[in-house]
Amino acid sequence: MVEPNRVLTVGAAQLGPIALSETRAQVVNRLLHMMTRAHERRCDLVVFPELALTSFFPRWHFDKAEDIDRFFEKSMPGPETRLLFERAAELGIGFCLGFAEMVDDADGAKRFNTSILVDKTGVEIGRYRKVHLPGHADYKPARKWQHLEKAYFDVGDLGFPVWRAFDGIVGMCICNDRRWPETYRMMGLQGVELIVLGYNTPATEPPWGFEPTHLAALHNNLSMQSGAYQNATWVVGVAKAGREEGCDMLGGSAIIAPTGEIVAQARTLDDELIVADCDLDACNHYKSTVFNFVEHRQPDKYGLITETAGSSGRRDQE
Ligand code: ING
Repeated sequence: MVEPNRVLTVGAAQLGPIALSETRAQVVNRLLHMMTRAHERRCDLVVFPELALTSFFPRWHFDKAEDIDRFFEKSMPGPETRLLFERAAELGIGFCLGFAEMVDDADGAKRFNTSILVDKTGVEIGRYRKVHLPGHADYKPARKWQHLEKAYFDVGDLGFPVWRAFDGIVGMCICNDRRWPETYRMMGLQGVELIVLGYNTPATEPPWGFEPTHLAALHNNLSMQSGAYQNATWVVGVAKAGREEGCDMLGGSAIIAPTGEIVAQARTLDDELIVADCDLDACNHYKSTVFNFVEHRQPDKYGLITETAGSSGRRDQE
């Protein structure tokens, strides 16, 4: 009997703006509503954006530590987010959540832009901390918006792990990570079949100045589609979208197949759930043909390495 394909139904839960005035409880309510909707649409896994519990606070300069710390979770689950884990277990749906993580360990407090992967029983499977922190570390008063992730977060210290989960191999990254090919390749070399990520991307005015919105959308799709195709993996990218505290954020949440095709994409700039059946076995075709690492990446086997007189010493012995 031929084994059925491993099909994972994934929901990308795009969020509209989160106002500074919204409490954790109010935001968690929005997430619970989308988790329930995802369950109704038979999702095995629902993916929330980067920093999904608060407004994108790196757009502002804060002087006082307590003004920054209020955006961070001191524990995960915490008093409000506990409800997400409980609902996940109740419904039998996994989730990925982006949030600002505060870690108080032996060598002092560390702050990360983090995402977690939680299984269908509401248990955390894995954690990722953002490596590529864009923008600038110093306050730039002349700018309309800041981009102070370098000031507010430490560089992620967990690398790019993947986990056996949801009947496949799953990895995570966050926002700016998706623009760098090595992000996908680090996981691609580990056999990843599904990469889930969230993003908060200004629709215009990136850190260095105005950029037409159509390029923001192009670069968003291009980065994720090429990462998916070149590593034969599914990629799910989920936006915090819309006009958040006056700043226009890009939408375009997408579910992308190992072929590089966009199989579902958000149309609005609000809370919007898009769903796709992700056949994890569809990765095998490209992993065993076009992107067969073992077969096609053996430079020494094909004499691709240029030997120089001093390189190996072998020539001297001839
Ligand atoms: N945001 C943006 C991102 O990488 C950015 C920063 C915007 C970089 C536009 C380049 C161009 O999508 C975050 N949070 O990383």
